[in-house]
Amino acid sequence: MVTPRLVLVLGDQLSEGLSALCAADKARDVVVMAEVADETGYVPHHPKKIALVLSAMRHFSADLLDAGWTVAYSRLDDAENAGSIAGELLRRAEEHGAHEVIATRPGEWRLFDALDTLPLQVRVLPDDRFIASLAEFDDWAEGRKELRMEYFYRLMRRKTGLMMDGDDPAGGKWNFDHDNRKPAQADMLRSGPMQFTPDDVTEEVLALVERRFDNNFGTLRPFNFAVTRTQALCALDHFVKHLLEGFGDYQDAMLRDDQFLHHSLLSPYINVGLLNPLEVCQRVEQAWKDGHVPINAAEGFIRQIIGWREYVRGIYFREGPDYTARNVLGHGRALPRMYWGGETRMNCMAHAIGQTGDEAYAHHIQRLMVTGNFALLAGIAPAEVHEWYLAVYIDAYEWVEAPNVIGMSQWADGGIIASKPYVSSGNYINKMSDYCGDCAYSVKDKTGATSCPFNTLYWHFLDRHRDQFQGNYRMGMIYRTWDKMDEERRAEVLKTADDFLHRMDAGEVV
Ligand code: FAD
Ligand code: DLZ
Ligand code: SF4
Repeated sequence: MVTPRLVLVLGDQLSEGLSALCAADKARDVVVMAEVADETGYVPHHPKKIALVLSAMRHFSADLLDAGWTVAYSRLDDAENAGSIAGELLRRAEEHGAHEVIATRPGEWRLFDALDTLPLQVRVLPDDRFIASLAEFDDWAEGRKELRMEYFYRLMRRKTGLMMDGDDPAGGKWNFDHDNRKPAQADMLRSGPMQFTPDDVTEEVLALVERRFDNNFGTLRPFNFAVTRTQALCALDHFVKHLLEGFGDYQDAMLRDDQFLHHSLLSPYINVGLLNPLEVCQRVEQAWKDGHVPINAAEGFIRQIIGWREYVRGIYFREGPDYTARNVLGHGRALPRMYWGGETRMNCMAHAIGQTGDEAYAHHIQRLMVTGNFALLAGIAPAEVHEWYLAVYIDAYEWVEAPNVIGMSQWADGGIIASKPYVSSGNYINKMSDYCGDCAYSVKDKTGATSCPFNTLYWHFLDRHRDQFQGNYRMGMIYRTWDKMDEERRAEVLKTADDFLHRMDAGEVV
């Protein structure tokens, strides 16, 4: 008999066409899938995230068995479980007399290194579920002074042919973002993302998660995520039919009573492998071609996936394993308790964090312009911010989370991703949301104990990082506005911000 090889399938590699599966031989090889303590515990993941990954893994392993694969599946509670991916591969190698592992490149340096040091022969194949290979991204990036997403996106449009009119972009423009800045009305009727009733497999996982991860931040039930490819395809269909039309227009809007608005909630499914990013974009393109959705909705959505999603992955692997430790602005404040569900008087933060606890989800602008904006203005250590985002969001895997947090949101990489920091006063939040109306702070007030903290922290941030940003061509105007204020007023603004930070550091509810 030929010696079997082990085929590793990780919890975010649940795709039938995974390169490791394609390179393996059903009749000879053993698929290894393992629920392990190291993966469920490297950050205190939201219980819904653990449940989604474990339930989707169990369903996927059943599909592999049905398709004729031999699967060695380890459950978290198995007595002999070695507790890590490397440990489980070694255990299975001994069990099956295997010496070779076929793997698809993991989405994190940590696991890539673990495979690299295994005392087995490991073949790591590219993850071709992405549109751009890592080499293609590096070729594009090489020698460029600035790595702007917009130019990479155009390359991906040409490569995929999505929304192209020959060599030109459909509609005559590459980017319709200009049309995508509308605040939403509270009385707009939206169906929200599709919900699924847990089956027996999921119920068993929910009970396990309840037993083992009860102390993690976030509520487990109700759990209504898709856990199979068939369900994920229904979620895609639902989004395209009912929500895509308004995606562009209201992409940046935030409402107290509608956590999802026109967002797709597809990232959890794309990121674990239940949906392929290209098939999602083709479905959206078709809806536009059929005249069901406007061009700004389709282009805006496709840009997020073949543009931003591909671009951040390229940056993560290009920048190397130390990327998550970057801290160009030298921020060192501890993450306040409000991020883990502690009280806050800031209505926008209470809503964004509260819904994160309930749903393991917040949309892009909540992540960037509320919780991320606050962390950056307040000078919180980027490593702590990174760990929080990696833990609390259902779609968080380091390759996508870290560039969004360390780079886009916290400017801790010194501007590789964002040409200027994403900071704003309360004015932006007030324009794009209905949060400010019943907040304990006043968004109109610029100084004093009841003034919106975003208003004073905004100037505090710019003032303390003047050396870094004054010369930035996109920020000169802002510094001129600050310099035109009279000195007394500026001192008052900075004092209000200092007092606020002091109270927050002392553990007061702010
Ligand atoms: P939609 O608004 O419906 O967007 C459609 C799709 O576009 C998403 O499903 C996603 O696949 C893709 N997309 C949109 N923006 C981005 C982006 N900036 N980077 C990568 N893909 C994008 N996304 C993650 O998948 N995982 C994360 O851990 C993550 N962390 C983030 C942290 C911060 C601070 C910020 C600012 C953004 C983060 N994002 C992350 C990007 C974005 O917020 C989420 O992809 C999006 O909110 C997912 O919800 P959705 O599926 O409803 O997205
Ligand atoms: C996120 C996650 C969790 C919670 N649990 C597991 C697990 O038990 N087994 C597994 O193979 N994968 C899990 N994952 C996904 C991995 O953490 C993910 O593959 C790496 O972070 C690389 O992206
Ligand atoms: Fe947030 Fe300020 Fe508005 Fe309150 S007033 S909700 S703190 S932006």
